Amino acid sequence: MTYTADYERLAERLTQQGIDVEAVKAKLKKQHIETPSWGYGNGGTRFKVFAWPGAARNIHEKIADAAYIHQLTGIAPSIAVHIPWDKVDDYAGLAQEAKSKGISIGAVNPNFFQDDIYKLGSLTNPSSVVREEAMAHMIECCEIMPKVGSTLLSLWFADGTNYAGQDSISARKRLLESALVETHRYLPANGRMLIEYKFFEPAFYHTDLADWGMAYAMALKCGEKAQVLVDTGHHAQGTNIAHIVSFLLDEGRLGGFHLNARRYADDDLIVGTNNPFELFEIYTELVATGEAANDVAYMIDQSHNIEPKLEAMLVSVLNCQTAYAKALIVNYGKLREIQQSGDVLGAHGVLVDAFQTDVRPLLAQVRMEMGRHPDPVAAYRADGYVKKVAEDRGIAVQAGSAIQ
Ligand code: PSV
Ligand code: MN
Repeated sequence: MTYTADYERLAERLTQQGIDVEAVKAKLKKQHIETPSWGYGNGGTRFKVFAWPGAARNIHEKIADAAYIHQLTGIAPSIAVHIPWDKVDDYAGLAQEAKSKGISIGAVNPNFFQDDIYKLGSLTNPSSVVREEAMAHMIECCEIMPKVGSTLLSLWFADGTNYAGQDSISARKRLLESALVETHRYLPANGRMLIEYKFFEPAFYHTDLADWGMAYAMALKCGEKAQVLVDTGHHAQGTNIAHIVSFLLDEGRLGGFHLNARRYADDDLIVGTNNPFELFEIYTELVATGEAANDVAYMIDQSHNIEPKLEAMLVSVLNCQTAYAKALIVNYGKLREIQQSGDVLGAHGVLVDAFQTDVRPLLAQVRMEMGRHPDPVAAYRADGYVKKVAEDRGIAVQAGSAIQ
């Protein structure tokens, strides 16, 4: 590919459309996509976990893999951890280890869904003994945050019921509310808690935090450091996620994303694969509503079943980069004028034109300016990292959640 000539042609066209190409490149260079530690180990569906040769077996190997993805892309400089899957004795040492490899530790995710005691829930369990245990785990994670240098506590609860009448929905709501308000008090001074919602699974009658409105209501009750986390796979068919994003951003309560793609349920496929226009819509709201005013955390949350782990993660990061680039080349001033003139399809056409623009030369240019290979997938396929980890690590059978 003749990257430079193609880039120059594209830059000229964009400039004619009133786009500041240098400003777009500067934003792309600052993009930050966090990858999840659990995406580097063996994971899959509830039916089968296919072992992948070279899959990371522990947090140290997960950090090495995340650092490799960052080395290829230049825009994935942090890794989210899940406790206790990534539990270690020396958290400061872990942060140091990540730093020595060029990345940092991002969101700390407590795990309230794997222990036997959580069968009927964690913070909303009918038993006060279980609730106290869950709260102790929450506090443990708040204490881990400053040790690993993290400012984010990322919360998701599997809590809910399977049958009408199983438990009191309103009693559970009040339990959750008081536990989250208490959590807020344990956050480090610079910390934030991100409240994730999901309308089903593993609970199938009701889930205690089923949608963004419930998460938002909880965040308001907790205080300034509580925000909502939007997992793109956690909505009913047809939900307009871009609308939710725009609303939360405008309220200053959009804390972050768990990015993935879905077709049917919480499919946890590679973000931007079967839903590229939806991902673009989300990014246009972020850019238009002023993501700069909000400290939004962009995190991948996927479960790769048949795909090679590292290539899947790499493609995920690159798909976010592509969607962001397309959203950045929209002339929002011009769009606003067309919107106000009432030209429905003219306004829509502005977005479609950006979406249909081939931004690959722009991204190749940005990568070269960042000292990266212009085609990270080609670089990945050509180098020996995957072969080496397969030889060094072998095929590991690893415990961990099949459902993400
Ligand atoms: C739940 O489906 C979820 O999306 C939550 O974010 C968890 O922390 C993650 O998956 C991993 O199980
Ligand atoms: Mn998630």
